[in-house]
Amino acid sequence: MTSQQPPKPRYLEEDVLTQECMNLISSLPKEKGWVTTTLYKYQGFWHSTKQLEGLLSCQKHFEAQDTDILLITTPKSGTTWLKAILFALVNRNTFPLTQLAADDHPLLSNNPHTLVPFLELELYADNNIPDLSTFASPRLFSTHLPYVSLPNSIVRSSQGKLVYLCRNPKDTFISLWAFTNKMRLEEMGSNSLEEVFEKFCRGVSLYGPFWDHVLGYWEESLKNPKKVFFLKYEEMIEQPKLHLKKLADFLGCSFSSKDEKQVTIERILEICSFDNLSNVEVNKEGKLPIGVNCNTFFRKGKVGDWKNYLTTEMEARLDKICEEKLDGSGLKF
Ligand code: PAP
Repeated sequence: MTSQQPPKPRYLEEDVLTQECMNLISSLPKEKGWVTTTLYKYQGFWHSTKQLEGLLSCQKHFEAQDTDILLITTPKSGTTWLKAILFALVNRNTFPLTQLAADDHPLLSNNPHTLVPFLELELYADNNIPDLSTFASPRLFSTHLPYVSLPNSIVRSSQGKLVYLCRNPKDTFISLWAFTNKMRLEEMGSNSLEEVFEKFCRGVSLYGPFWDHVLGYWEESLKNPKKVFFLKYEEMIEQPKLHLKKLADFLGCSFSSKDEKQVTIERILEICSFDNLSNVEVNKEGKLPIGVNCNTFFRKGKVGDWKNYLTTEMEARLDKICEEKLDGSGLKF
């Protein structure tokens, strides 16, 4: 009897690469990865080879439209949540959220990552050049790319809007540690907390250094607040209505008195809540095309979970790095 191995998830196919990407990585600094064997430093940030291939392709081929909305996040800062919120918000007239109509809302049959796809990890992955003409306007895309690596087209040649989300580094780190352990194949074993903590502190994490990522967008949001909206996970948890209203204003789709009457804000927050989304069938049982189980995007959804994992020394070390890196920027976690 022959036992068939399940196919490797796409993100682990590190050797299937374009010649361009192979040439590039041969000259880049490298480190051992959290999930893949190697991370490479490109334009100041750490990437797996698959990420890098997608990055190069979307930098070259993505053509932004003035109505585009690009959600950018540091990994594990609430990407799935904000994807759902953005989708429900900008499509609230097409997919109304009144009690009855909400029953067949796309968020109840699709994972948010399907509705708001990643540029470098999905659309432009595997050297693909996607046909984006079928996307309804405003087109919603997402990325984890740092500001310096964004496609020129969205930054300079279009009026497209950038929505940035980040999260306090301690919860980001714990969420990333838990997530990457689930992305590893069983035979690879788990990464110890201590090992990856060292890496995170040195800036060696997916799309890290964390601080450079947040600072890049923080500074741009100060320079150009009409272009870049800067939001923290904790702010959204604490005052969801306030920040959802601000987001709608920023995107030029402010809530109307009809929305008020129909309690649209409350409905958006309700359908996108952790409890609701994590119990939707596709999010419990589904798998994304890149090979990740949808349920790995729903763990606890709490602020301060790091307290259950980090020692006092680790906490002090991360706080100190954060203070030093963000010093003078006006940004605090
Ligand atoms: P990604 O960057 O890889 O796409 P992302 O969605 O940012 O992942 O990470 C998931 C985190 O958001 C998880 O945090 P945790 O590990 O600390 O629990 C997940 O639980 C949380 N999350 C997912 N959906 C929601 C939601 N609807 N509301 C609040 N938090 C959520």
